[in-house]
This record gives sequence, C-alpha cells and structure tokens, in this order.
Amino acid sequence: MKIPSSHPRARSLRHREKIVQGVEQGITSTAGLIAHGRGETFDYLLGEKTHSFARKALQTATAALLTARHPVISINGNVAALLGKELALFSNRWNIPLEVNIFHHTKTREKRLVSYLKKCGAKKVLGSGSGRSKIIPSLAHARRKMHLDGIAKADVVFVPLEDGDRCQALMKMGKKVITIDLNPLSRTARYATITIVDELTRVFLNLEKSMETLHRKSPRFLKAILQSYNNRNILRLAEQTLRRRI
Ligand code: PTJ
Repeated sequence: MKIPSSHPRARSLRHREKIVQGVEQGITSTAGLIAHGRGETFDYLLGEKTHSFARKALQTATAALLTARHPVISINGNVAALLGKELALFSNRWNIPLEVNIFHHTKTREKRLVSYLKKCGAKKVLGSGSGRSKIIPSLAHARRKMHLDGIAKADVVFVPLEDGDRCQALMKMGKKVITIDLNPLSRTARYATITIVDELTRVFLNLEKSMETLHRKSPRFLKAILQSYNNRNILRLAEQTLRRRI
C-alpha cells in the first residue's frame, strides 16, 4: 500500500504496513499485530514523542552497551519487521551480534528471521542451529534456549519488546537487561535493569547518535552514568506523564 507523506499519520501507517508485511513474509507472528497495536496505543497516549525519562534511559543503555564485555541484541519478529536494515547496520558498526529468539516459536520462522537479517546485511546473526544449546533455568517456553556465543555468554542483553518472564530469568542469571517498552507498567519494564519507555524506531535513531557521542568518553565517565541511574524513578516519571496526559 502506498502511503502519501502528506497523510497526518503517515509514519504510523508505514509502521503498520511493515508489521503486516512481516506477517506476510513469515517473519512476524500474527500475535505481533496485537503487540504492535498495544504499543501504538501507549505511544498515542504519551504524545508520540521522546520524553526526558526516555532520553535518560537511552543514555544509560548506551553506557551499558559500550562498557559491556559481551553485549548481544535479542531479536523477535516485530523488531525485525520494523528495523531489519537499521539493526544490521547497528550490529556491524558496533560489533554487537544479533540473536534471533522468539516467543511464538517455529523452526521455519526462526530460520526465516536469521536469513532475513543476513539479507539486510548483518554479519553476525545467531539463533538457529546447534549453538542454541544452553537453557535458561526456570523458563518453560521456547525462549529458554540461548546461543552459546550470544545470550548465554552475554553480560548485557538488549531485548527490545520483551516478554516479562524471560527478562526476570535473565536478571536472575546476573545479566544486565536493557529493554524498550512503551508500557511502563509491564512486567518487562519493571524487571529490566534499564527500560526505555519510547517507540522502538525512535529509540534506534537516537541510540545511533548516542553511541557516536559516548564512545569517545572514558570508561570512568560511562560507569558514572550507570551508577547514577535509577530505573524505578524513570518508570515513575513515565507513569506520571501517562496519567497526566490521560
Ligand atoms: O516474534 P515473537 O514470537 O517473539 O513475538 C514478539 C511479540 C512482540 C509478539 C511478543 O514478544 C509479545 O507478545 O510481546 P507482548 O507481551 O505483547 O509485549 C510487547 C510490548 O511491547 C507491549 O508492552 C507493547 O506495549 C510494547 N510495544 C509494542 N510495539 C512497540 C512497543 N514498544 C515500543 N515500540 C514499539 N513499536
């Protein structure tokens, strides 16, 4: 579908179209349509803009990625559909592997996602094959499988659009979890080390700039950012903003 740029909701419609295409290509689950709609609702209520609480969380997430020994980005069907090419560029530029790890699991979709990300240009994509042999203790669903060179080894796991129980399980394993979730009340938002309450594609635009700026700073400077961060305060500010706007 052609969406004219003059349409007042062109950006939002384009995102919908990408998610629909993702489902048609078999990389996004049908449940991904519902998850996207939920995200849209929160974005609408938050004014479809990046707030200061999200900027603070983004800066801290940047510091966490830059100081990590083994960072990894966990990819699901919605994230790939909305940001495939951008993620590939980001992953290559910062040498952070992508790992496909999906909730509504089928082997076919997993393979399609891996090859889609490679087609987008990503050099290091994990997630299918024999390397996926480590198990997250205490998780029953398909997301419990981790790749040895990815999430299993990682000290910082970036999991945009996550489901809460894996986030909690990863935290229990001593990993730092960064997430993006427009719903500040979700379990993921509450469990994560750093929650960016903002829309996924806006976050990645800002993250690229933030990485370029902060990678020149000293480890001491970056650690100070991490130490001064309080996720509970960030979520409180997000929730207050949401309530005020409603
Ligand atoms: O590909 P799979 O099988 O791994 O499935 C992926 C989804 C996203 C369908 C799955 O993880 C899921 O069901 O997620 P939830 O539990 O619906 O959570 C998704 C969260 O992301 C919700 O809190 C939404 O508000 C939020 N969200 C959705 N779209 C966006 C978003 N947050 C930021 N930006 C978005 N574009």
